[in-house]
Amino acid sequence: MEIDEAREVRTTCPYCGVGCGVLAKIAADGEVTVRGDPDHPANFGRLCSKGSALAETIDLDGRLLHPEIDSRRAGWDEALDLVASTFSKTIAEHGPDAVAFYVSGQLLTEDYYLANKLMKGFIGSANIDTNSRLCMASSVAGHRRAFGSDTVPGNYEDLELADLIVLVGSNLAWCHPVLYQRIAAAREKRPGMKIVLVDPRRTMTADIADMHLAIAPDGDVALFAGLLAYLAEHDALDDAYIAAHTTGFAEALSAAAELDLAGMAAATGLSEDELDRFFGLFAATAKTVTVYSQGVNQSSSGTDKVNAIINCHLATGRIGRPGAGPFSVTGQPNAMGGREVGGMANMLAAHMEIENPQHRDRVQRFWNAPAVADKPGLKAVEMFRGVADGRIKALWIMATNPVDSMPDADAVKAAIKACPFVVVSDVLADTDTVRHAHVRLPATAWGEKDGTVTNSERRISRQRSFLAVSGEARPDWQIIAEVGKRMGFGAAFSYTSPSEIFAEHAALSGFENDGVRDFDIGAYADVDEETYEALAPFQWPAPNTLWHGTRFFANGSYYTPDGKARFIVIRPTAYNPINPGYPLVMNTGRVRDQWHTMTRTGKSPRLSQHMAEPFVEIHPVDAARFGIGDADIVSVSTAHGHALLRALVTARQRAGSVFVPMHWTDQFSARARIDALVAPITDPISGQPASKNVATRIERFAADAFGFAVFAERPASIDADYWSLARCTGGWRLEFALAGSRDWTVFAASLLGADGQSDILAYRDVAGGHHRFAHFAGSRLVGALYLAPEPVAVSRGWAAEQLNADHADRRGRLAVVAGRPGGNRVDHGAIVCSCFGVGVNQIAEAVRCGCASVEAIGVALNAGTNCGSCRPEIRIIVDVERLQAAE
Ligand SMILES: Nc1nc2c(c(=O)[nH]1)N[C@H]1C(S)=C(S)[C@@H](COP(=O)(O)OP(=O)(O)OC[C@H]3O[C@@H](n4cnc5c(=O)[nH]c(N)nc54)[C@H](O)[C@@H]3O)O[C@H]1N2
Ligand SMILES: Nc1nc2c(c(=O)[nH]1)N[C@H]1C(S)=C(S)[C@@H](COP(=O)(O)OP(=O)(O)OC[C@H]3O[C@@H](n4cnc5c(=O)[nH]c(N)nc54)[C@H](O)[C@@H]3O)O[C@H]1N2
Ligand code: SF4
Ligand SMILES: [Mo]
Repeated sequence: MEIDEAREVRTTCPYCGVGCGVLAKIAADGEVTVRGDPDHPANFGRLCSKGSALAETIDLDGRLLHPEIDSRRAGWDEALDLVASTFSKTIAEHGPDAVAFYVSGQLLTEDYYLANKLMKGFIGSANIDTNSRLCMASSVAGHRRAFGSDTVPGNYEDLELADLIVLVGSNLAWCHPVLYQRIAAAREKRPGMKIVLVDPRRTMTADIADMHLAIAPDGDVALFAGLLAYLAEHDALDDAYIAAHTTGFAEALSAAAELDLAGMAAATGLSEDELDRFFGLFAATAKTVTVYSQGVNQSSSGTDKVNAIINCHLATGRIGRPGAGPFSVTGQPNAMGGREVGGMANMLAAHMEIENPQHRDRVQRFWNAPAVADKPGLKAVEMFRGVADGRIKALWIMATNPVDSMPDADAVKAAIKACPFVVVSDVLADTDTVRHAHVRLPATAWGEKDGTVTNSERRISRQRSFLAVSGEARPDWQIIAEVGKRMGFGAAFSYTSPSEIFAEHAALSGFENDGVRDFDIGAYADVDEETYEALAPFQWPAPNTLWHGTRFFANGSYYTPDGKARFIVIRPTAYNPINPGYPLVMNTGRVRDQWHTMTRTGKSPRLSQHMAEPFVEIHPVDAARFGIGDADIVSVSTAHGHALLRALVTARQRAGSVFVPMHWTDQFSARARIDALVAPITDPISGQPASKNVATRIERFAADAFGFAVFAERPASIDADYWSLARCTGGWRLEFALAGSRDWTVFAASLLGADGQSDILAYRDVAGGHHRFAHFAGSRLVGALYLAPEPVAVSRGWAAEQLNADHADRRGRLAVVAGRPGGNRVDHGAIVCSCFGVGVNQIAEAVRCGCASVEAIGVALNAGTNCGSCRPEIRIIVDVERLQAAE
């Protein structure tokens, strides 16, 4: 096809579980731009900062473009033969449980379905687990305990219809920004709507909350057990619903009522007054949705937290009704799809159960499979233990980066390095995981691949390709099918397109179903390539063409043997005792503009400006206690590892806890792979790691020199204890700190890539310890380096801009060395609005000039008017400036 004019392709965002529709426009010259799809029911045209920057992350830089065996280029046939023969041989010698797949909620449903089919149906082991174990496992386990199935009962619309939204362990403003915006817009229309945030930290999501409960780490079980007792005491139960559709209420209530109000206050870290106000609000509001994510799931009591929440909804009959229900929001774009295909080690395809012989028999007949695994496989943490102790001898990792994202990550790295055979399918040539693979298989990336994903409200949408395939990359489904064929399972893996796989997946969901299983998209069992291509987003269940999408459980009909929901006995417990050697709790999570291990968002200069360094948030009281100042370098240690991070002292943090983002890797920082510090403690039921509650200690790292630099090219190596690299327009920016001293001239020459002949301008204040160097090639700045005995006070934004400026003029060059903008230049400060590149200083100045609201800032500077992700931050700047003006 000759493409000579712009075309627009309808696809889905590859980041979070909101699952926004994206329109990708490809101009005649090949340039790609994206906008929100106004017709997609998840976002109705909105996109957040990450979605808006998608076009900046699709370049070929760093891509794995051909298969590799032991770091040398190989052909596909050779690589696939080696993978298939090594897996077959290992199975022949050691049995099917000696091999494992570790996969990802970022695979498309078709990829995921085949990986699961190959392992559970044809290899005959259930040793396939996924990064969803680190993400959704507690919600899945909680759903199955209560409902008999892994069902999310409600829809996004419920967030707009609710009178009360309780956000538990969910930083929606940063992690599900479009849902946050939908709630914010609904509340603007109905100001009576109330929002409660339950999070130890005062996150940006607090901006929208009427009540912020800064709960003690893992105080949630006690909070929701206490709520159940309160509802019973205050006559707020739905007795008819409890009687008709549930079992086990009396036992659950008597366990929940074990603590009195004072005991609950102690266990939750909240005041009796806070508890009373929250409980009263919940009791009085029929239309209540409780939204939860990782503050609930990633805990040693994660499954109990989920059931403590669900208990309260069952007790009030607030489930599956417009504007009411428990709502576990998914993280990854296809976390939900992975659950549909049974991608976890303890599930079977199409929401069937591995322990159930009838289910196994049904799947085996449908697949015409030799042997369906008959017992659960190893869950992620256990799986990597199995790799470490030699039980697993061949491992295939797809679309996930466990060396950075698994707890006890150094042990995971060591296990992978020691494993006899490791295959990694990825889109990048070098990640902290890919670098240890024996065989590297290049996968097609977002924009190149085709398939489906399911979002948090069970809505299935197409991801469509709009770019040519890069190099020799192949879609994940094709790679898996090829290995399946070469292992001798040709008949079951002879697909020619993802539409065939989708049709099979849909057919299995409807196979001998008759309403006994929640997941049923049987209506799509006959899709052909053409209908698949045109597939509009739809919600499950969709058992036939007449019945599409609904809420579950308003009238009972649970998927338990007796059709009733189960109340679960949850005893309110106090949170973990303090370990004297590690007196603080380390909580880990996400920032607004980075996605996980930064393999994609780290490419975008725009997204990298929001938070350019790995940091540790510390409450002022703890900062004083441990002698740490803002912007100091902090050594954070646990029993498992240690990291060096920048201090961010803030009262938004809960005293006694610190917060560290999960994103930074060895590719971007010296020592910030935070999962190396996280203990491999898991929830006993779900096997999900407790990534939010790690016993920790902090101390100030005695840095003698601090530095900041910008470069046109990424520096080859950095000789500093602490460093952090981030993309900026035209190059890279570097922050660093080190103990001791260096010969700064030699240090600068090495870092700036100067060969002695080059044009380096230097400024030295040896006594004061201030040194500045700038390296020019002609009128172009190659790099500039600023050193000081304290954190360097140079405008980061301005310095980065100098990489793109013309420096023919000597005065301009001297300004670069001085590290100061000329008189006519303003320093915009740290970037707040990444869409329009608006900095904190510009916003503050606009407030001083009379802009008194987020809207007024939008009119004056455009900030916050595109994706809107920065609006909570703008509101804080406006408030602070106005407060200061009033003082
Ligand atoms: N920008 C961005 N967005 C993302 C992602 C990303 O990488 N970047 N990843 C996606 C994925 S895969 C996921 S799973 C989601 C995660 O989305 P979220 O769950 O919203 O994100 P987190 O930052 O991991 O954790 C949420 C909050 O839990 C709080 N918390 C910690 N301990 C407790 C506790 O004991 N109780 C309570 N109530 N709260 C606690 C933390 O302080 C944190 O603010 O985000 C998705 N969206
Ligand atoms: N401490 C701590 N640890 C955590 C968390 C936390 O909150 N705290 N959160 C956990 C959670 S919820 C999650 S979801 C995980 C996420 O952790 P990971 O899944 O490890 O993180 P990603 O960076 O998303 O890794 C995705 C990988 O897939 C590659 N990739 C992208 N697209 C494709 C594709 O189409 N095909 C293939 N084959 N590869 C592709 C990318 O290059 C990248 O290497 O981290 C978990 N770890
Ligand atoms: S909220 Fe943002 S990251 Fe999530 S799907 Fe929508 S655009 Fe993508
Ligand atoms: Mo996740």
